[in-house]
Amino acid sequence: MTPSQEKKLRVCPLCEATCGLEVTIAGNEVVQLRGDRHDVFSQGFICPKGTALGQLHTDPDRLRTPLIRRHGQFVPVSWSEAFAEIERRLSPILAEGGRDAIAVYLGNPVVHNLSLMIYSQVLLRILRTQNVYTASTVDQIPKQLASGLMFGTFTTIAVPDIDRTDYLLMLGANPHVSNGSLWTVPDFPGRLAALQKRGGRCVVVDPRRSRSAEKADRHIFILPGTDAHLLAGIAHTLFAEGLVTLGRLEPHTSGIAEVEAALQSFPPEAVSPVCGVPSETIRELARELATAEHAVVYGRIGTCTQAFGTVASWLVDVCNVLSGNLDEPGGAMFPKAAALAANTFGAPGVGQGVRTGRRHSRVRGAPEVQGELPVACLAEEIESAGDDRIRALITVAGNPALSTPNATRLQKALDQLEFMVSLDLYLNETTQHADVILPGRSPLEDSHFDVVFNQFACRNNVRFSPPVFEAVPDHPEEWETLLRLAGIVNGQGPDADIEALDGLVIASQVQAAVGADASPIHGRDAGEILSELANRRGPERVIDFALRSGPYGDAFGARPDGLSLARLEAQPHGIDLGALEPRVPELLRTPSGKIELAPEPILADLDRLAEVQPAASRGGALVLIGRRSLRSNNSWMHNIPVLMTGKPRCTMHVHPSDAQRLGLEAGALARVTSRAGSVDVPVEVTDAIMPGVVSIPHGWGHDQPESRLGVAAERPGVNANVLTDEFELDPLSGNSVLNGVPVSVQAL
Ligand SMILES: Nc1nc2c(c(=O)[nH]1)N[C@H]1C(S)=C(S)[C@@H](COP(=O)(O)OP(=O)(O)OC[C@H]3O[C@@H](n4cnc5c(=O)[nH]c(N)nc54)[C@H](O)[C@@H]3O)O[C@H]1N2
Ligand SMILES: Nc1nc2c(c(=O)[nH]1)N[C@H]1C(S)=C(S)[C@@H](COP(=O)(O)OP(=O)(O)OC[C@H]3O[C@@H](n4cnc5c(=O)[nH]c(N)nc54)[C@H](O)[C@@H]3O)O[C@H]1N2
Ligand code: SF4
Ligand SMILES: [Mo]
Repeated sequence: MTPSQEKKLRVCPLCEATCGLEVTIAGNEVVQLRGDRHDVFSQGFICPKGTALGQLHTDPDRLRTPLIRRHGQFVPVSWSEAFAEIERRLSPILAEGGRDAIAVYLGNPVVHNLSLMIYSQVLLRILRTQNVYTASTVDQIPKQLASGLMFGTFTTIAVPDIDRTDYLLMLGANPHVSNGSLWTVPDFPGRLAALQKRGGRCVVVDPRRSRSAEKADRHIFILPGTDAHLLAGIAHTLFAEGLVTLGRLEPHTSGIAEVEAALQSFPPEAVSPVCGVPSETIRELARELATAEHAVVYGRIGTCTQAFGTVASWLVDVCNVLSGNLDEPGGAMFPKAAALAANTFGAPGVGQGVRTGRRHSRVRGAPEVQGELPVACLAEEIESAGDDRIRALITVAGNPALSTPNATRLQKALDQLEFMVSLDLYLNETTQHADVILPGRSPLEDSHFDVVFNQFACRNNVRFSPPVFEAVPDHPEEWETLLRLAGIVNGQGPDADIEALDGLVIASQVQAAVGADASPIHGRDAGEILSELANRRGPERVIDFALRSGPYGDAFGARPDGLSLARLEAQPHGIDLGALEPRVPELLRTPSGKIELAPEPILADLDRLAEVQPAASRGGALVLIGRRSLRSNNSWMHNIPVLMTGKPRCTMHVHPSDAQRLGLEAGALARVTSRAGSVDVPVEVTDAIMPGVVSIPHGWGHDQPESRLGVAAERPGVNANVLTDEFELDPLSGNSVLNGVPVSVQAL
């Protein structure tokens, strides 16, 4: 380090692994970026994307000022001009069409960004539109629904206790590349290697021999979309062979007999022709699960983005419960986060549970889940005539034009909107349709705290990062931008007093806590608590309050050794809160106060599961799945030069036998056609994919005329979501089917 250099610490916001980074800076430049070896949780792990945060910071295409579309051209404007334009255009729509005329789409980075995470909810509370859409319905909502029905909140999700397990059965996940999801597990490769070194085993179930499958002790091919069948066969075997051991959970679990009865029609012999896994293999998996000292089943995106996403997600935990591995060390365990976890609020052990279908989408009648509607419905809600149609859209850190099904239809629909505002870092495939784009700041200019991912962490921990760089003067933080929008939709105009609005945000939280019986600050004086928080504003004040009134907090003096944001700031590498501990029954928030293992809506869906015909009966039709690459992040890190070197990655993987049958040649183009659309994509022949299945990664298609992504446009790739079908959903959760899409393929 030279004298002009400084070392800063920052938790990476790019993926769920939440690695601690050490950033060496000089002036406004990143000189070096590496893993923070002293980070209490990630201990120095880093991947190529983390290293690229410096190039994101300096990317000349990253927007620095708001843009307004004037006469078909985007022009840079001041922040006050941008907000005035939003007020001018949005207010009449609100006046004529009402709140539901304005839809909101929240993208994946919202949960990685402290400002967006907390204040997008404030905007939604003030706007009160029925038209809320998020990336959750192209991702994890089935797991949230299944977990919510069983355990009582949508965020009470069991994660593998990888550091103590002996057996990990993993379906539809590739953490060597994704670095984990609904499971915050920095350095998955190292943790898996340690598991194997201590004599444990990992089995991967995937239609592709993924990187994780290569590293596992066993890889089993499965036909896309049939994990629920396989898991039902495993659960059936546990019952049939007397392998069920509930152990400590016995008095806390209801519905075992109902589950056993409901799974009667899924013996291994019945499910094997559907999922393509031999029945003897299914029995072996059940026995291994039941006999390993500590075992765990984990399923991720492959098991969620399919027609039986909720049933499959439920069966993952049914297998964990039946084999005696839920809420046990080395099994599937529940983290206890330091701030804002729903399963730390309210009376321990009982609650209201979750409900769905409190309203339905206007055109298709799809039920609401977790307060939102399926994003697959968004296009039709814009297109269909009627006074209650969507007329305006606010997108927040989302790129639905690339990430949601039948993207062609959605892109056309976006052009029919009367007004669109996007909060984003780039002028890209989605924001090119906007009338006003409001840029966020570089992640290195914002402070960071993981509200969501500590709730899924493989070890309890808490970390806070202050900004690495000072922000450009006048560039608002995104929470301020969201409060400005809230002021506008609240009728207070573009110059609303956002400090006052923010005061209401914190005051309402403090009021709720002092009024709640189970809160550590129950009965305290709200004014006194607020005055203790007065030295902070915005999301940092919310986090300080959440930490202090949370399960490890100082309760504003009542527990003097407890946590506060100041205490955390004094520990820049974070605070380790220990290995995961059993939490049942304390964490349950179900009406019965038990694990409700047989939720009625899920059991009702088993009839549909039983109707699926063996793959052989579908003829030789091909199905499409996706895949991720280590140097991509969904649709949006493709403008970073260091991540774009090497071989083209947006190719179609096809098995040699299919390639030969169809006359496909490596490197040549193939035309892939589905009900929704068609793309021409280069062929890559590989026996890593099973016959009958082809794979194209999502997040590509950067060839849109108006977008401003100089680097990405050089290697645009094709948009896989031109092929996915907006009418194929998991009916319980509204999640899109993005894997197992029927396609035909032709050599060009
Ligand atoms: N076919 C297929 N489709 C898929 C998937 C699949 O496996 N297959 N996966 C799905 C999954 S899991 C997900 S999560 C979705 C993702 O879907 P989306 O969330 O809609 O898309 P992203 O590609 O994550 O785009 C994020 C956007 O946020 C912007 N952004 C990044 N950081 C910030 C920030 O700090 N502030 C602001 N304002 N903007 C920011 C980026 O520029 C980008 O435009 O895609 C889904 N789509
Ligand atoms: N490098 C990188 N990391 C990322 C992302 C990224 O884009 N790039 N995106 C982030 C996001 S938003 C998410 S949600 C996570 C996702 O994290 P993961 O769930 O680990 O996602 P993938 O790496 O796509 O792995 C999914 C696997 O499921 C397989 N699969 C497809 N269909 C089926 C099926 O029907 N059954 C089974 N059993 N398997 C199937 C695919 O072949 C693939 O190997 O990754 C996050 N991390
Ligand atoms: S694994 Fe995820 S959190 Fe860690 S450095 Fe890479 S992108 Fe960042
Ligand atoms: Mo995701």
